[in-house]
Amino acid sequence: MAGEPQDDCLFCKIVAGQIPATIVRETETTVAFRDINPQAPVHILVIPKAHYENAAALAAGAPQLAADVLAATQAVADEEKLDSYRTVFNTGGGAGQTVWHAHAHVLGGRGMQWPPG
Ligand code: DGP
Repeated sequence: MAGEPQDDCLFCKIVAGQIPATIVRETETTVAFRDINPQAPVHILVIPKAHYENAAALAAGAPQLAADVLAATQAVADEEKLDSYRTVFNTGGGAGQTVWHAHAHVLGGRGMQWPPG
């Protein structure tokens, strides 16, 4: 069920403390931790603690929680002192989503190209 922890979800396990992660920020509803495979000098994932499979499901099912995630991306960027940064939600396999728990990538610390690959 949407919002409920999933036994087979990697990021639910990070939320539950069952898998280690370098957590940089936590609120009542969100967790932010460093990406295991960073694509920029700063690469942090911001997730809702509740399980939604991607950003679309999160926005549809829990709009306030989606706003919490977005606010957390900005707080993380401030804490990392990023003047410019990119926030990415990969939604669906064709867009590169590999973990099926909604997450925002916060990427910064280097110049970025547009369009993305
Ligand atoms: P995406 O491809 O948008 O679904 O992004 C998933 C990201 O999750 C990817 O950049 C790598 C990261 N990741 C995968 N497994 C782990 C893990 O066990 N720990 C951490 N910190 N990050 C992970």
